[in-house]
Amino acid sequence: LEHATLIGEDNISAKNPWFPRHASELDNCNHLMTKYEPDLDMNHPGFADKEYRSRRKDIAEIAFAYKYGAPVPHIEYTETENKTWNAVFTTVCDLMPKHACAEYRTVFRILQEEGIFTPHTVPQLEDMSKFMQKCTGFTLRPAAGLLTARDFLASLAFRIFQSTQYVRHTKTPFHTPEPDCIHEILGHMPLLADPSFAQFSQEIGLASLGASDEEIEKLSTIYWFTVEFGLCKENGETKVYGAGLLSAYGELLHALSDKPEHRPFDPARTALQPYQDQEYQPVYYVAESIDDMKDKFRRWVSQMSRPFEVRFNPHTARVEVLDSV
Ligand code: NLE
Ligand code: FE2
Repeated sequence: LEHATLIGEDNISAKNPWFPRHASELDNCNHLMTKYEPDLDMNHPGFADKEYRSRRKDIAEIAFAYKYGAPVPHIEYTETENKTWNAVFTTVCDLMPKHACAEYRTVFRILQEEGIFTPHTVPQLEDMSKFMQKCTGFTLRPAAGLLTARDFLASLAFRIFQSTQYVRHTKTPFHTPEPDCIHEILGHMPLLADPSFAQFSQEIGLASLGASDEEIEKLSTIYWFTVEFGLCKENGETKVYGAGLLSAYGELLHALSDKPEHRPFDPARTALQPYQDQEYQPVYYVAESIDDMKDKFRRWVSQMSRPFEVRFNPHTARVEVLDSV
């Protein structure tokens, strides 16, 4: 790498897809997946609820209008939304001491002490963003819904997490297949404020820049079985660090029961594991620890085929591309 030269936009092979070079270019990375949505899916609890659908639309508009560098707009959450938050928050408070990994428990306590995590109101994304920035440099930008894996992963390279801002339907507080801000805030954000986990998240993001579709699929599968649904060992016990489990207590208990299969985390195998995102998972991957998972991931990802290297320059919020040949 010492003799590597910085290469410009034009010199990357046409085979490698475009990717953002500066955090401001994430304004172009908000392509949505149209999947499980209240407007489109009859099984969505919001399908027959006009009020919910119009609320979702209003909140989506904020994300579409958002530009890099602006604060995340404040949302006045309704009484119903705050009640949904309260129901989920209370169960997480009950289960977390016994089942969540140490890294999560530590940050959770700080968020409570700082008055950001309280039982009665949905925290504001802007407050979460400022908190995370202080801890690890991660910040938030609002997203209108589930993004394509390529766009979502690209933002992590810049230590930016694209977060939804709407609240799940009040009928389904304890499990929803689509992300909502309760999932992002309770599931993802505490760990994004942990230095080691933040580093891992950024490394997945950096690995995704300019990667082939096939590699993006592998990286997002690894993301799924670690960041979303990961388990890890801690003093001989199995704990949860996956955000999709920390924000959905039904699945958390399922994951730790003897119903699903537990397999040791091994990136080469995990990357090929098919998964679905509508029901509880039948298989979970257990890491020795978050640090061990990160080391294994690093070793695996270094074999990727990209003909260039990337590194993030935090002073300029720019990704530098280096010729590796
Ligand atoms: N099932 C999770 C929850 O209900 O909070 C959301 C998962 C998003 C991938
Ligand atoms: Fe998530």
